[in-house]
Amino acid sequence: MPDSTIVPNDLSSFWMPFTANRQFKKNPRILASADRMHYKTPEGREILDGTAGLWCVNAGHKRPKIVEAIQRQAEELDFAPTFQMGHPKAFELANRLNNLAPDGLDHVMFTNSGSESVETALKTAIAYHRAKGEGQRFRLIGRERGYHGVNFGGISVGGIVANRKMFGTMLAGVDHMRHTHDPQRNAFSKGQPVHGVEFAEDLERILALHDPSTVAAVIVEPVSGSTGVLVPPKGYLKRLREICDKHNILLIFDEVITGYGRLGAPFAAQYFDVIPDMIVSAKGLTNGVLPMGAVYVKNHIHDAFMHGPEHLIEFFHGYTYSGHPMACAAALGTLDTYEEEGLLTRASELADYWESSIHSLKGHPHVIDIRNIGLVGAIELETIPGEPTKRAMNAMVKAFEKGLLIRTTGDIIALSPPLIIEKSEIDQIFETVSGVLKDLD
Ligand code: PXG
Repeated sequence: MPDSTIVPNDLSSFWMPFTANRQFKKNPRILASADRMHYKTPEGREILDGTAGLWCVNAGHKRPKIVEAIQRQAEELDFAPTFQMGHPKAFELANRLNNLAPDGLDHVMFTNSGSESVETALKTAIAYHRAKGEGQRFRLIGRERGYHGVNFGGISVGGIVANRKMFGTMLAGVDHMRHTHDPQRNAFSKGQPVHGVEFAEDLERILALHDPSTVAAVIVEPVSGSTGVLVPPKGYLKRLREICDKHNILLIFDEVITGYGRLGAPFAAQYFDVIPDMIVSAKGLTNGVLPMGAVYVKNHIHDAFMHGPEHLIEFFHGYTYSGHPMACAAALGTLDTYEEEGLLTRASELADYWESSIHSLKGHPHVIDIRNIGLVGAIELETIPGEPTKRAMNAMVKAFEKGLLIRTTGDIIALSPPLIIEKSEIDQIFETVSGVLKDLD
């Protein structure tokens, strides 16, 4: 057995993703093992997981049902193609997921990540209109500050400048609505901000510019995650749905973060009672244990492809590992765990406690906004003049030293713990963050 307490002595080969590589490699933070709410460093120091890994370990770490499912699957069937072949677990999983998703989104395509799920949904939207004889609908509308993964379609509809600016022209035919962040009116909102339903009208402005008949789909995160937890103003998502309906445009929810219980319902679509035409998901689908994504599709979209001679492939899209048996087993073990422990609604039980705990940090040094919904929260810090991101990065490093894992984006601290968290651990998160904030330059 490899000894997980040994720290590798050469860190240079791995060009790490979304990481300040040179800084990290001078002072690495290594996570060697994990159990339920905690990571352990190679020295055996416990780190409370305030971020569910990268927003994905919703049931906590090392859960027996998932571990057993993967072990069994490796013995039984390691790989089988899903192109012109099938294996039982992929169909079983699709049926189980169908019960979880809102009514009418009864078809699922499998991918291996959130980014692939996004590409799958965008391609499906454009192809759907073409299959219906409306090939002129090719435009895609995203939103400023949106995050939809890192592939070309995703960064094209995405609105995070740093993720876009190095990568040339990206997809043509894309436009962006304005974001919904309005700290002047909404700072320190608890849950959904009351101001800003009118930001949805920006979609009408863009549609008027391009003509609605050229637009295939609108994609948004119901709650923006990576950009720093932007909670939709009351009524905003409903209004987007109405505008899309009016113009026969598909609405895609990117629920890579909000899916699988983060807000207190299986999906944000149910939480907000706004049902999109497609739901993009990944992360919590397998509890982060193996890479997998799923795209839920409304029946009329699926059915639009089911024409022509039956021996012909209906949709020329898919990945070698779509519905990989190991990932399916992990997802089934994950769903069992979620169901047995009521985790997909547990965030709603903890949401009030979470909200009052995070807002108790109002008035702490540097704090200019606090936002929350379900079991997600963000604390926005004032930027050090001329040194964006530095203050939050320092907070992350200090929190890690004090035994807590947090995420930062820009100068925003984002928190999204596993849904098995106890109130005492919520207290520990905010006591630690409070100490960190008081200790920051
Ligand atoms: N859509 C959304 C809404 C996401 O949050 C993706 C797509 C892409 O998923 P993959 O599996 O391709 O990474 C994401 C991923 C962070 C952070 O700390 C967020 C993500 C990934 C890594 C870090 O904010 N979100």
